[in-house]
Amino acid sequence: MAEFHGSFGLLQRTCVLLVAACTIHLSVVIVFYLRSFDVVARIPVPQHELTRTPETSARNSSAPDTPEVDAERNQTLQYCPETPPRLKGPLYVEFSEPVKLDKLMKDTRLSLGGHYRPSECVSQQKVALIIPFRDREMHLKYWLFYMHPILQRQQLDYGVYVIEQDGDETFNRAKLLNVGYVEALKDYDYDCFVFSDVDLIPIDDRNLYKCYDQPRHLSVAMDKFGFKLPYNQYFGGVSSLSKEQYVKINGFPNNYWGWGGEDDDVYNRLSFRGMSISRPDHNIGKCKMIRHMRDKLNQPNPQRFTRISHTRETMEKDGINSLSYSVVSWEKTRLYTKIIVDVGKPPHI
Ligand code: BGN
Repeated sequence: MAEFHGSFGLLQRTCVLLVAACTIHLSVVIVFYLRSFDVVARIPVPQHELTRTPETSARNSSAPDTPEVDAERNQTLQYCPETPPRLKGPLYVEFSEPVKLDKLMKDTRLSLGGHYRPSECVSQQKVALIIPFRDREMHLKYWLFYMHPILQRQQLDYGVYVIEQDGDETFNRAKLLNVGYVEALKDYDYDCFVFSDVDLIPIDDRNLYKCYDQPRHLSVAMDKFGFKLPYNQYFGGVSSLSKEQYVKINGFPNNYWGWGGEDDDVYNRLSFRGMSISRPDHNIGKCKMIRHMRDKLNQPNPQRFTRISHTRETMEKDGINSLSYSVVSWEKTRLYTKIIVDVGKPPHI
Protein backbone atom coordinates (compact mmCIF):
# COMPACT_ATOMS: atom_id res chain seq x y z
CA MET A 1 0.00 0.00 0.00
CA ALA A 2 2.83 2.40 0.99
CA GLU A 3 4.55 1.40 -2.24
CA PHE A 4 1.36 2.22 -4.17
CA HIS A 5 1.14 5.62 -2.45
CA GLY A 6 4.80 6.29 -3.23
CA SER A 7 4.43 5.54 -6.95
CA PHE A 8 1.12 7.52 -7.13
CA GLY A 9 2.87 10.53 -5.54
CA LEU A 10 5.66 10.28 -8.12
CA LEU A 11 3.13 10.09 -10.95
CA GLN A 12 1.26 13.10 -9.59
CA ARG A 13 4.48 15.17 -9.29
CA THR A 14 5.51 14.20 -12.83
CA CYS A 15 2.12 15.29 -14.16
CA VAL A 16 2.28 18.62 -12.33
CA LEU A 17 5.78 19.22 -13.73
CA LEU A 18 4.59 18.32 -17.22
CA VAL A 19 1.62 20.71 -17.01
CA ALA A 20 3.91 23.47 -15.69
CA ALA A 21 6.40 22.90 -18.54
CA CYS A 22 3.59 23.00 -21.09
CA THR A 23 2.20 26.23 -19.60
CA ILE A 24 5.64 27.88 -19.73
CA HIS A 25 6.14 26.70 -23.31
CA LEU A 26 2.73 27.97 -24.36
CA SER A 27 3.34 31.36 -22.70
CA VAL A 28 6.68 31.74 -24.47
CA VAL A 29 5.06 30.88 -27.81
CA ILE A 30 2.28 33.42 -27.20
CA VAL A 31 4.73 36.17 -26.21
CA PHE A 32 6.87 35.60 -29.30
CA TYR A 33 3.80 35.45 -31.50
CA LEU A 34 2.52 38.79 -30.21
CA ARG A 35 5.96 40.41 -30.45
CA SER A 36 6.28 39.34 -34.07
CA PHE A 37 3.22 41.54 -34.84
CA ASP A 38 4.80 44.43 -33.03
CA VAL A 39 8.01 44.10 -35.04
CA VAL A 40 6.13 44.04 -38.34
CA ALA A 41 4.29 47.21 -37.35
CA ARG A 42 7.59 48.94 -36.61
CA ILE A 43 9.22 48.28 -39.96
CA PRO A 44 8.91 51.48 -42.05
CA VAL A 45 6.76 50.76 -45.10
CA PRO A 46 8.67 51.47 -48.32
CA GLN A 47 7.06 54.15 -50.49
CA HIS A 48 6.43 51.81 -53.43
CA GLU A 49 4.41 49.50 -51.22
CA LEU A 50 2.16 52.38 -50.29
CA THR A 51 1.38 53.25 -53.88
CA ARG A 52 -1.72 52.01 -55.57
CA THR A 53 -2.01 50.74 -59.09
CA PRO A 54 -5.55 51.06 -60.46
CA GLU A 55 -6.01 53.59 -63.26
CA THR A 56 -8.72 55.63 -61.59
CA SER A 57 -10.75 55.57 -58.44
CA ALA A 58 -13.70 57.36 -56.96
CA ARG A 59 -13.32 59.78 -54.09
CA ASN A 60 -11.31 58.77 -51.06
CA SER A 61 -10.88 55.15 -52.08
CA SER A 62 -7.13 55.66 -51.92
CA ALA A 63 -6.96 57.55 -48.68
CA PRO A 64 -3.44 58.55 -47.68
CA ASP A 65 -1.61 56.36 -45.16
CA THR A 66 -3.00 55.90 -41.71
CA PRO A 67 -1.68 58.20 -38.94
CA GLU A 68 0.05 55.19 -37.33
CA VAL A 69 2.11 54.48 -40.45
CA ASP A 70 2.82 58.21 -40.79
CA ALA A 71 4.01 58.45 -37.20
CA GLU A 72 6.29 55.40 -37.59
CA ARG A 73 7.70 56.78 -40.83
CA ASN A 74 8.36 60.17 -39.28
CA GLN A 75 10.23 58.49 -36.44
CA THR A 76 12.52 56.52 -38.69
CA LEU A 77 13.23 59.24 -41.29
CA GLN A 78 14.85 62.67 -41.06
CA TYR A 79 13.20 65.84 -42.36
CA CYS A 80 14.18 66.72 -45.93
CA PRO A 81 16.87 69.42 -46.18
CA GLU A 82 16.01 73.10 -46.86
CA THR A 83 17.77 72.83 -50.22
CA PRO A 84 16.82 69.64 -52.05
CA PRO A 85 20.01 67.87 -53.17
CA ARG A 86 18.99 66.64 -56.64
CA LEU A 87 17.90 69.91 -58.26
CA LYS A 88 19.16 70.59 -61.77
CA GLY A 89 18.86 74.39 -62.00
CA PRO A 90 17.91 75.72 -65.47
CA LEU A 91 15.73 73.28 -67.43
CA TYR A 92 14.87 72.59 -71.02
CA VAL A 93 11.14 73.21 -71.50
CA GLU A 94 9.62 73.15 -74.95
CA PHE A 95 6.07 73.04 -76.28
CA SER A 96 6.66 72.47 -79.99
CA GLU A 97 6.46 68.67 -79.83
CA PRO A 98 3.68 66.68 -78.14
CA VAL A 99 4.70 64.85 -74.97
CA LYS A 100 3.96 61.34 -73.80
CA LEU A 101 2.92 60.48 -70.27
CA ASP A 102 3.64 56.71 -70.41
CA LYS A 103 6.75 56.90 -68.26
CA LEU A 104 4.96 58.94 -65.58
CA MET A 105 2.00 56.59 -65.64
CA LYS A 106 4.37 53.76 -64.72
CA ASP A 107 6.02 55.71 -61.91
CA THR A 108 5.23 53.55 -58.89
CA ARG A 109 6.29 56.30 -56.50
CA LEU A 110 3.20 58.24 -57.52
CA SER A 111 0.00 57.13 -55.90
CA LEU A 112 -3.49 57.60 -57.22
CA GLY A 113 -4.49 61.25 -57.54
CA GLY A 114 -0.93 62.27 -58.50
CA HIS A 115 0.17 62.12 -54.89
CA TYR A 116 3.85 61.79 -54.05
CA ARG A 117 6.10 62.02 -51.07
CA PRO A 118 9.80 61.30 -50.94
CA SER A 119 10.85 57.92 -49.57
CA GLU A 120 14.23 59.19 -48.41
CA CYS A 121 13.02 61.90 -46.00
CA VAL A 122 9.96 63.54 -44.49
CA SER A 123 8.87 66.67 -46.40
CA GLN A 124 8.70 69.87 -44.43
CA GLN A 125 5.37 70.78 -46.01
CA LYS A 126 2.34 69.07 -47.48
CA VAL A 127 1.56 70.91 -50.67
CA ALA A 128 -1.67 70.87 -52.70
CA LEU A 129 -1.26 72.06 -56.26
CA ILE A 130 -4.50 73.62 -57.45
CA ILE A 131 -5.10 74.14 -61.16
CA PRO A 132 -8.21 75.98 -62.41
CA PHE A 133 -9.24 74.30 -65.63
CA ARG A 134 -11.51 74.09 -68.62
CA ASP A 135 -10.89 72.63 -72.05
CA ARG A 136 -7.07 72.67 -71.99
CA GLU A 137 -6.24 68.96 -72.19
CA MET A 138 -3.07 69.52 -74.17
CA HIS A 139 -1.77 72.11 -71.68
CA LEU A 140 -2.52 69.81 -68.79
CA LYS A 141 -0.48 67.09 -70.46
CA TYR A 142 2.55 69.40 -70.70
CA TRP A 143 2.01 70.55 -67.13
CA LEU A 144 1.97 67.00 -65.77
CA PHE A 145 4.90 65.94 -67.95
CA TYR A 146 7.16 68.74 -66.73
CA MET A 147 5.86 69.34 -63.22
CA HIS A 148 5.81 65.86 -61.65
CA PRO A 149 9.58 65.31 -62.03
CA ILE A 150 10.30 68.86 -60.81
CA LEU A 151 8.09 68.49 -57.74
CA GLN A 152 9.66 65.11 -56.97
CA ARG A 153 13.16 66.55 -57.14
CA GLN A 154 11.95 69.29 -54.81
CA GLN A 155 11.16 66.53 -52.29
CA LEU A 156 7.63 67.75 -51.69
CA ASP A 157 4.80 65.76 -50.19
CA TYR A 158 2.31 66.87 -52.82
CA GLY A 159 -0.98 66.16 -54.57
CA VAL A 160 -2.36 67.63 -57.80
CA TYR A 161 -5.95 68.89 -58.05
CA VAL A 162 -7.44 69.94 -61.37
CA ILE A 163 -10.61 71.93 -60.75
CA GLU A 164 -12.70 71.99 -63.87
CA GLN A 165 -15.57 74.44 -64.32
CA ASP A 166 -18.63 72.61 -65.57
CA GLY A 167 -21.00 74.02 -68.20
CA ASP A 168 -20.40 76.97 -70.46
CA GLU A 169 -20.78 80.00 -68.27
CA THR A 170 -18.04 82.63 -68.10
CA PHE A 171 -14.88 81.29 -66.47
CA ASN A 172 -14.27 82.11 -62.81
CA ARG A 173 -10.61 81.41 -61.98
CA ALA A 174 -10.54 82.63 -58.38
CA LYS A 175 -13.68 80.76 -57.37
CA LEU A 176 -12.23 77.55 -58.80
CA LEU A 177 -9.12 78.15 -56.69
CA ASN A 178 -11.30 78.48 -53.59
CA VAL A 179 -13.02 75.21 -54.48
CA GLY A 180 -9.60 73.58 -54.90
CA TYR A 181 -8.55 74.72 -51.43
CA VAL A 182 -11.69 73.29 -49.79
CA GLU A 183 -11.71 70.01 -51.73
CA ALA A 184 -7.98 69.32 -51.31
CA LEU A 185 -8.32 69.70 -47.55
CA LYS A 186 -11.04 67.05 -47.54
CA ASP A 187 -8.51 64.71 -49.11
CA TYR A 188 -5.33 65.24 -47.07
CA ASP A 189 -3.94 67.38 -44.31
CA TYR A 190 -2.28 70.01 -46.55
CA ASP A 191 -0.58 73.01 -45.01
CA CYS A 192 0.48 74.78 -48.20
CA PHE A 193 -1.39 75.61 -51.42
CA VAL A 194 0.21 76.39 -54.75
CA PHE A 195 -2.25 77.94 -57.19
CA SER A 196 -1.07 77.49 -60.74
CA ASP A 197 -2.39 78.28 -64.20
CA VAL A 198 -2.30 75.19 -66.39
CA ASP A 199 -0.19 76.87 -69.07
CA LEU A 200 2.78 77.95 -66.94
CA ILE A 201 5.94 75.90 -66.42
CA PRO A 202 8.98 77.03 -64.43
CA ILE A 203 12.26 76.67 -66.30
CA ASP A 204 14.41 76.37 -63.20
CA ASP A 205 13.70 73.77 -60.55
CA ARG A 206 15.30 75.87 -57.83
CA ASN A 207 12.00 77.78 -57.87
CA LEU A 208 10.52 75.75 -55.00
CA TYR A 209 6.76 75.19 -55.20
CA LYS A 210 6.19 75.52 -51.48
CA CYS A 211 5.13 78.12 -48.90
CA TYR A 212 7.19 80.77 -47.18
CA ASP A 213 6.83 83.15 -44.25
CA GLN A 214 5.09 85.55 -46.59
CA PRO A 215 2.76 84.68 -49.49
CA ARG A 216 4.92 83.85 -52.49
CA HIS A 217 4.65 84.84 -56.11
CA LEU A 218 6.41 82.16 -58.14
CA SER A 219 5.95 83.11 -61.80
CA VAL A 220 7.99 86.27 -61.64
CA ALA A 221 9.77 86.25 -64.99
CA MET A 222 7.45 84.95 -67.71
CA ASP A 223 8.58 84.71 -71.32
CA LYS A 224 5.27 86.36 -72.29
CA PHE A 225 6.37 89.53 -70.46
CA GLY A 226 9.96 89.43 -71.79
CA PHE A 227 11.09 87.60 -68.60
CA LYS A 228 10.14 90.64 -66.51
CA LEU A 229 7.59 91.33 -63.84
CA PRO A 230 4.81 93.28 -65.64
CA TYR A 231 4.20 95.43 -62.53
CA ASN A 232 5.27 95.32 -58.91
CA GLN A 233 1.92 94.24 -57.50
CA TYR A 234 1.51 91.40 -60.00
CA PHE A 235 0.39 88.20 -58.22
CA GLY A 236 -0.99 86.20 -61.16
CA GLY A 237 0.14 82.97 -62.82
CA VAL A 238 1.56 80.86 -60.02
CA SER A 239 1.47 81.74 -56.33
CA SER A 240 1.65 79.95 -52.99
CA LEU A 241 -0.09 80.60 -49.69
CA SER A 242 0.06 78.67 -46.46
CA LYS A 243 -3.24 77.66 -44.93
CA GLU A 244 -2.81 80.39 -42.35
CA GLN A 245 -2.10 83.10 -44.94
CA TYR A 246 -5.06 81.97 -47.04
CA VAL A 247 -7.46 82.03 -44.08
CA LYS A 248 -6.19 85.45 -43.00
CA ILE A 249 -7.45 87.01 -46.27
CA ASN A 250 -10.72 85.05 -46.32
CA GLY A 251 -9.48 83.19 -49.39
CA PHE A 252 -10.00 84.54 -52.87
CA PRO A 253 -12.90 86.57 -54.31
CA ASN A 254 -15.78 84.57 -55.83
CA ASN A 255 -17.24 87.30 -58.00
CA TYR A 256 -14.68 87.91 -60.73
CA TRP A 257 -16.24 86.38 -63.83
CA GLY A 258 -14.07 86.46 -66.95
CA TRP A 259 -10.44 87.48 -67.44
CA GLY A 260 -8.50 89.82 -65.20
CA GLY A 261 -8.40 91.58 -61.86
CA GLU A 262 -8.92 88.65 -59.46
CA ASP A 263 -5.17 88.31 -58.87
CA ASP A 264 -4.95 92.05 -58.14
CA ASP A 265 -7.81 91.63 -55.67
CA VAL A 266 -5.80 88.88 -53.93
CA TYR A 267 -2.78 91.18 -53.84
CA ASN A 268 -4.96 93.90 -52.23
CA ARG A 269 -6.28 91.42 -49.66
CA LEU A 270 -2.76 90.42 -48.68
CA SER A 271 -1.58 93.99 -48.26
CA PHE A 272 -4.73 94.99 -46.30
CA ARG A 273 -3.86 92.16 -43.89
CA GLY A 274 -0.33 93.45 -43.48
CA MET A 275 1.45 90.82 -45.56
CA SER A 276 4.07 91.39 -48.20
CA ILE A 277 4.96 89.27 -51.23
CA SER A 278 8.07 87.13 -51.33
CA ARG A 279 9.56 86.20 -54.68
CA PRO A 280 12.41 84.05 -55.96
CA ASP A 281 15.37 85.69 -57.59
CA HIS A 282 14.59 86.87 -61.12
CA ASN A 283 16.73 84.16 -62.78
CA ILE A 284 15.33 81.34 -60.71
CA GLY A 285 11.77 82.62 -61.21
CA LYS A 286 11.82 82.30 -64.99
CA CYS A 287 8.94 80.43 -66.58
CA LYS A 288 7.36 79.68 -69.95
CA MET A 289 3.76 80.02 -70.98
CA ILE A 290 2.10 77.76 -73.54
CA ARG A 291 0.78 80.11 -76.22
CA HIS A 292 -2.94 80.01 -76.92
CA MET A 293 -5.88 82.09 -78.13
CA ARG A 294 -8.06 83.75 -75.52
CA ASP A 295 -10.90 81.41 -74.54
CA LYS A 296 -14.29 82.48 -75.82
CA LEU A 297 -15.71 81.97 -72.33
CA ASN A 298 -13.01 84.00 -70.62
CA GLN A 299 -13.34 87.45 -72.14
CA PRO A 300 -11.97 90.44 -70.17
CA ASN A 301 -14.23 91.23 -67.26
CA PRO A 302 -15.50 94.81 -67.68
CA GLN A 303 -16.25 95.06 -63.94
CA ARG A 304 -12.70 94.32 -62.85
CA PHE A 305 -11.60 97.94 -62.47
CA THR A 306 -14.46 98.80 -60.09
CA ARG A 307 -14.12 95.55 -58.22
CA ILE A 308 -10.43 95.92 -57.41
CA SER A 309 -11.06 99.42 -56.07
CA HIS A 310 -13.41 97.97 -53.43
CA THR A 311 -11.40 95.04 -52.09
CA ARG A 312 -11.14 96.54 -48.62
CA GLU A 313 -14.94 96.48 -48.17
CA THR A 314 -15.71 93.31 -50.10
CA MET A 315 -13.00 90.98 -48.78
CA GLU A 316 -14.74 90.37 -45.46
CA LYS A 317 -17.94 89.04 -46.94
CA ASP A 318 -16.75 87.63 -50.25
CA GLY A 319 -14.34 84.71 -50.02
CA ILE A 320 -14.03 81.34 -48.40
CA ASN A 321 -16.82 82.28 -45.95
CA SER A 322 -19.32 82.83 -48.77
CA LEU A 323 -18.20 80.09 -51.16
CA SER A 324 -21.00 77.98 -52.63
CA TYR A 325 -20.69 75.38 -55.37
CA SER A 326 -21.63 71.82 -56.11
CA VAL A 327 -19.34 68.98 -57.07
CA VAL A 328 -20.40 67.30 -60.31
CA SER A 329 -17.72 64.60 -60.18
CA TRP A 330 -14.60 63.69 -58.21
CA GLU A 331 -12.12 61.24 -59.66
CA LYS A 332 -8.59 60.20 -58.86
CA THR A 333 -6.54 59.37 -61.91
CA ARG A 334 -2.93 58.20 -61.87
CA LEU A 335 -1.50 61.69 -62.27
CA TYR A 336 -4.03 64.03 -60.65
CA THR A 337 -7.37 64.36 -58.93
CA LYS A 338 -9.99 65.79 -61.24
CA ILE A 339 -12.92 67.61 -59.69
CA ILE A 340 -15.65 68.93 -61.95
CA VAL A 341 -17.69 71.65 -60.27
CA ASP A 342 -20.72 73.78 -60.89
CA VAL A 343 -19.77 77.26 -59.66
CA GLY A 344 -23.00 78.91 -60.78
CA LYS A 345 -23.16 81.91 -63.05
CA PRO A 346 -22.52 85.66 -62.92
CA PRO A 347 -25.36 87.39 -61.01
CA HIS A 348 -26.42 89.76 -63.82
CA ILE A 349 -27.36 86.95 -66.23
C1 BGN B 1 -3.42 92.96 -65.42
C2 BGN B 1 -4.68 92.24 -64.95
C3 BGN B 1 -4.30 90.99 -64.21
C4 BGN B 1 -3.44 90.12 -65.12
C5 BGN B 1 -2.22 90.91 -65.56
C6 BGN B 1 -1.31 90.14 -66.46
C7 BGN B 1 -6.51 93.81 -64.50
C8 BGN B 1 -7.18 94.69 -63.46
C9 BGN B 1 -7.39 96.09 -63.95
C10 BGN B 1 -6.15 96.89 -63.98
N1 BGN B 1 -5.42 93.15 -64.09
O1 BGN B 1 -3.77 94.08 -66.14
O2 BGN B 1 -5.45 90.29 -63.84
O3 BGN B 1 -3.01 88.97 -64.47
O4 BGN B 1 -2.67 92.08 -66.23
O5 BGN B 1 -1.92 89.69 -67.60
O6 BGN B 1 -6.95 93.73 -65.64
